[in-house]
Amino acid sequence: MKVVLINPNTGRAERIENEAAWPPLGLLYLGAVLEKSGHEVKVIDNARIQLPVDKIVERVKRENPRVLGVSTLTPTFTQGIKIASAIKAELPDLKIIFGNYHATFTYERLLTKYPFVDYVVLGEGEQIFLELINALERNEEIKKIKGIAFRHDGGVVKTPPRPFIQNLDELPLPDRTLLEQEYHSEVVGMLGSSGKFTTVLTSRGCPYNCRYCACSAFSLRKVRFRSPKSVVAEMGLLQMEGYEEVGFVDDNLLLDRHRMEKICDLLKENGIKLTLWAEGRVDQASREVLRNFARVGCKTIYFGVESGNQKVLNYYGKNISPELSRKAMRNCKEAGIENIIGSFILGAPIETREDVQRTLDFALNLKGMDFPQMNVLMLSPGMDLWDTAVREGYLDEEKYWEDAVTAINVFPSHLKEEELSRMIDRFYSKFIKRPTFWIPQILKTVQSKYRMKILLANLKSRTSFRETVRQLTGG
Ligand code: B12
Ligand code: SF4
Repeated sequence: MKVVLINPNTGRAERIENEAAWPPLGLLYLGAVLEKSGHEVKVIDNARIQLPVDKIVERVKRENPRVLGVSTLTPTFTQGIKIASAIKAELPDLKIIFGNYHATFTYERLLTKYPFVDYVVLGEGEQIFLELINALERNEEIKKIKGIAFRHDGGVVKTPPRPFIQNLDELPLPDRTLLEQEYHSEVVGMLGSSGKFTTVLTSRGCPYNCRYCACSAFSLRKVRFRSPKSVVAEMGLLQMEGYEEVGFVDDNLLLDRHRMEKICDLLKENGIKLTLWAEGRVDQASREVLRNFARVGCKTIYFGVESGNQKVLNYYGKNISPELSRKAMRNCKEAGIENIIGSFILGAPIETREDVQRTLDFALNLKGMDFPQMNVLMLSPGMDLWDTAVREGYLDEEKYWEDAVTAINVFPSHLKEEELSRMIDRFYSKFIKRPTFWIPQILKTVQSKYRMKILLANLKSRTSFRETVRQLTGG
């Protein structure tokens, strides 16, 4: 059966590179699983190619599939709905299936409000989607399939949950040939080096429960690991296919230190030389792991520092301290990782102006960190803080379920959004102008081939610094 999979854009007119320049890995996994069972798959990554809705409709009509799968994160949901509605109007017999985080957490309202959406796949998609496509092709009963939701008898029915895939090594590798264009990494609004880029997933799930993150509700805090052998085999193939950069997109990459060390050893043994990008928790950033990681090509690490205030870290349920962040930065620097990025979340309802300032000052003085990314706390379905806001009567879910909302506009808070934005703008301006920022950065860049490549890539694509800062501050 022919299936078209769409990754919608956010619908905000932005530079392509800043939109979502990373490949939609989930769709490539789904594609590989369907193809293995004989189905025909096309992927339209509209976050990358940015077609207007009428052009997507034309393309899908040309493909004439029996099923359309739409992947929806909270920022892409509204556009996903527009695209699906326009396509269904032209192809009324087409079955439309929604999946990914936003659809999983809002399936009931979604199916009630949008009659052109036929099914929602809840959570990890490979097995459920395959069963659903097979059942649709063979005209079999749908309600025996675990992990889906659909309309029935004037209401919405949800079938029992589907157990997670235990042995991730059994999955086929994501089919990257389904993508129509190359990707180049993009971090904090800047393009990465110009090399061909893709993402790799070595594990699924996270045992932590940070209140601003939807991963724990999606994975129910159950972690599953791929074997180091299978991860390294995939990376070997990527190298042969001409990829130069790989970003790891695990929920919690550094969780099992021994497994990471094994992956590093195998990369070395197999002579795999890719440029690596990783995200991590500061309490897992041991010097040994980072040193091994740097040796096998890790150039960029992105840490969740979140706040310089212990009380805010506690509020987020992050289970780290500012001191651990300091230590992680030191370890990274000593390990020789070239680009160390700290991600912060400002605008917790309990945060006073002074607390925010303390975090900004903490970031200014965080030794080893090359660049901070200041995010404003947003609430979206699936997060503990979203549920808290609904439970405590601050958020009318019926009204706001289709988009993310700024936390300080929802909860009683000390700060107004405009004031927070102004503080962040002032911070960046100060951060960048300090000689203690730009002198070491220039020195580091002239000494590093990798950084020079990044600089050239950005000059070539005319990355606007103002635009970068605007992206960083969510403006
Ligand atoms: C890589 C990544 C990115 C990349 C690429 C995004 C992309 N195209 O996938 C970049 C850097 C661009 C990015 C940006 C953002 N991201 Co992001 N990102 C991730 C990350 C780390 C990995 C995604 C991934 O590849 N997973 C691996 C694949 C295999 O899993 P998957 O995508 O979930 O797909 C599976 C299922 O969801 C399902 N499925 C998915 N699609 C479909 C479609 C159908 C039809 C079906 C049936 C099933 C199905 O089946 C798949 C296979 O099992 C996740 C966290 C995580 N670990 O998942 C956050 C995450 C997805 N991002 C998130 C957010 C909030 C953002 C930003 C808003 C951040 C920001 N403030 O700017 C932006 C928004 C970008 C956008 N335009 O939508 C949130 C989304 C929460 C939500 N409620 O939507 C997540 C979950 C992180 C979190 N901590 O909560 N992100
Ligand atoms: S923020 Fe990171 S550590 Fe916390 S729950 Fe999400 S994935 Fe896990």
